[in-house]
Amino acid sequence: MEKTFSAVKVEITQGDIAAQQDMEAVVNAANAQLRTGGGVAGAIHRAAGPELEKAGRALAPIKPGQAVITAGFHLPNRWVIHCLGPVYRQDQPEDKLLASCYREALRLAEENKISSIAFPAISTGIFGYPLQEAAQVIIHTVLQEIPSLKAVKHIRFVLYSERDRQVFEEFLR
Ligand code: AR6
Repeated sequence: MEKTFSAVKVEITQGDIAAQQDMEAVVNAANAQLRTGGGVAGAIHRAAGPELEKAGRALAPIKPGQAVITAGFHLPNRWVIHCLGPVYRQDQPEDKLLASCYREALRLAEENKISSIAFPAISTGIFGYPLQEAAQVIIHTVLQEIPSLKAVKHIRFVLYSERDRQVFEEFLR
């Protein structure tokens, strides 16, 4: 599914965040230490190679809601923006912290003149944020930011399952 708001294309797809060949930046659902992990972080670090952890070392630790940027190394993407999402029912206020991840990632994209960026559903895996609740916060936040974007022209949400993709599509609709 694809929609355009203020000349920014917003796309919802199903797939692997580490296989987004045509995007300038991908977002990592990181841990505070910017090390490899399971889920998104595992896929991104495997594809980027060990240089990514090395680059992260200088920037870690990060706090929930914060984002930092590194090169993409062996990924097909020039940049990786690493966001630490909130752990559901632990890092409070979780909705504000989740929104902050997406806002901060877009801010870094703008600063670096990035025109296309792909996001996973941060916090909805190991960190336990229910997908429906997260989708509402994420779509709302990104649509709110769109009018102030200058560099970013294409935002893609990459969901891992068919069901998750449908939930995101319902909210975007
Ligand atoms: N591509 C796209 N989405 C994926 C992929 C993939 N390759 N793999 C999983 N997902 P998670 P979190 C979905 O756990 O909840 C890490 O190990 C998954 O189904 O990756 O923010 C870090 O080291 C879920 O919907 O991130 C942290 O310690 C969503 O991506 C911690 O886990 C996010 O799942 C971060 O947990």
